[in-house]
Formats: sequence, C-alpha cells, structure tokens
Amino acid sequence: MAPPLVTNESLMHLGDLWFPTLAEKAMGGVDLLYWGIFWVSVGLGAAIFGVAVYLGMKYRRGSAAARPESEHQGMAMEVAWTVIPLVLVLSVFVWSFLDHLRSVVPPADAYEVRVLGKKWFWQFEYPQAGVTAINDLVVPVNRNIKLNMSSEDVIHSFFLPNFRRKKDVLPNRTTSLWFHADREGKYQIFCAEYCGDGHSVMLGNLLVVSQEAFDQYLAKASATSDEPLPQLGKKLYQSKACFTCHTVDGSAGTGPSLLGLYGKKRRFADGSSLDADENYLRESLLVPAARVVQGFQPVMPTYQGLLKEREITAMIEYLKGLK
Ligand code: HEC
Ligand SMILES: [Cu+2]
Repeated sequence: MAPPLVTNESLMHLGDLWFPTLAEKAMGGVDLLYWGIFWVSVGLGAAIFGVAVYLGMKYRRGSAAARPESEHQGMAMEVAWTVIPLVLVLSVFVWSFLDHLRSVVPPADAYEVRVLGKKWFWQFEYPQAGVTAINDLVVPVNRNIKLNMSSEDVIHSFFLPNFRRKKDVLPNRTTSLWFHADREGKYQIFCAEYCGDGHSVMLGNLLVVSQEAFDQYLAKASATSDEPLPQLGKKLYQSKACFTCHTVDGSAGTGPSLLGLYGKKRRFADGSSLDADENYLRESLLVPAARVVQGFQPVMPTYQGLLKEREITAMIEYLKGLK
C-alpha cells in the first residue's frame, strides 16, 4: 500500500546538474571545496596516468633505458610522496573544518523554531507565537534561524539542499541546525533518512518571506478563524497532511479511504466492530491506536495537541460530508 505521490512545486528549485541553487552565500565554501577536491583529483589522476604510461614505455621489456641498481635510492621522491599528499589532505581538513564549524554553531541571536519529525511529515512550532504548522516552514529573510529538532518515532533527517545543511532528527534527543536565507523563495525540505513506507513523500517547503509577511503569517495562524466548519476541515485535511495516507475518492492508501466513512460499520483488528459516529471520528484523530481498522497498520500519528477544539469539530464535519 504505497502512499499517493505528492507533487511538490519547490522540487523545481533544483539548480544545475551539480548543485541545487545556493540560497545562503556564506555556505558557498562547501561548493568551492567540492570543486577544489574535484579539480585536484582530476589533475593528480591525469599526472599519475601520464607518468605510468611514460614509465611503461620507457622501461618496456628490451628497452635500452638504464635500470637503477637498487630500490633504496630516491630519498627525495619518498619525501615528496609523503609531504605532498599530507599537505593536500590537511588543507582539505582545515578548509572543511572551518566551514563545518560555521554551519554547526548557531549565532546567539537566532530565531528558534521547534521541529518534530513524524511518520511521515514535519511539524513546525513557533513557541513565541503559539503557532504550529505542518510541512510548511515559514521564516523571515535575512534572519538567523535555528531549528531545535526531535522525532516522535524513528530516525529522520532534515535536509535543506539549497542551504547545504542536513542533520539527523532523532527520538529521545534534540539536535539543532541553523541557517540564514539571503533571499525570498520556496525551497525543498527532504527527509534524508529512510523512515518507512511514506519516506519519499515526507516533503516539506521552506518559505522564505519578508519580515512583514512573516509577522502577518503568524498573526493569521494564531487568530481563531470563523470560517464555516466543513470548509475549515477541508483546509486542515490538506495542511495537516492527512492526504499522505488517506484519500477521499474511495481508494485505499496507507490508511483507509475516508469517503462515506460516517455511519458505516467498521471492523477492527481485535475482532470488535462499531458504526462510525462522531466520537469514533474524534477518537481516530486523538487516539488512533485505540481501534485499528482491520487490514491496516497502526501507523497513524495522534493529532492530540495539534488541532484546537474548533479544528477537531471542523475535521469531523468535513469527514461527515464526504459521501
Ligand atoms: C501516517 C499515515 C496517516 C496520516 C498522516 C493520517 N492517517 Fe488516518 N489512518 C491511518 C491508518 C493506517 C489508519 C487505519 C488504522 C487505524 O485505524 O489506526 C487510519 C485511520 C483513520 C480513521 C478511521 C478510518 C476508518 O476507516 O475507520 C480516520 C477517521 C482517520 N484516519 C482520519 C485521519 C485524518 C483526518 C488525518 C489528518 C488530520 C489522518 N487520518 C492522518 C494513517 C494515517
Ligand atoms: Cu523521515
């Protein structure tokens, strides 16, 4: 039961054959280092190949070239092949270590966002604003942003190719990552650690916006809306990533289709059954493991704490309307 394919427009933001577009100039050292190692390798490879061919021809069987009397000459050569690689390798070390330090030590003034990895979506929480969002990470441009990350289940990995940043997201431990976006735009967030069926659709968007747009976003997200319930529910179905596992057209995904669920008889893995009423729908959102639908795995995450009371009601009203 593969999850449905999700198209993600920020996947288009991929740059050239070699690197995704760089969105943080200060991290350009990573690309330079790559090209440095690449061209040194090409140069060394060509030189070694050239010398091998030259010597192969010079000392071929029967050639008149003079052979050295012993292998224990050539002190200069031994020093050279020890010192030159040592210098090369040490410069790679120093260069990459400086870039690494820069990328792992967050500046003290960074704006903090909590990140929770779950099978199979990203949850972002803005502690100062009391806002949570799923899969869309909105941040202001030209600010240092620090992500404090942990996982609710297995190991995930938060990958921002355009920022040359990647960090594992672990259960029972907080890891952090910071970045600084130089320009506005929409960038891809990948999960870079295989985490099960839905790994490939564990896609998020990083939306870099102006400070004013960011303030507006938070203000709007924290305001209680007076939108009609089913309409709000329909929006939540998208924004809370229900669609990664469910469909509303009758076809099963990782989870059962939600079409025509309300009022229908449900059979559970433990042999019990009931008719789906409002309390069953509520329970499915808050304690999904309480009753597991026959033929499915208990992989649905709980939405306890993620949906406000009005949003739960809205979700239920939306599901009731799916006939
Ligand atoms: C990671 C995948 C996943 C996500 C995300 C997910 N679900 Fe589920 N859901 C499942 C699975 C699997 C089941 C069946 C097993 C069970 O009952 O726990 C299920 C069961 C349900 C049921 C009971 C269905 C039935 O046929 O009786 C409802 C209702 C439901 N989910 C609603 C939602 C809503 C609404 C969301 C978004 C807010 C959501 N789910 C998000 C996987 C998911
Ligand atoms: Cu993952």
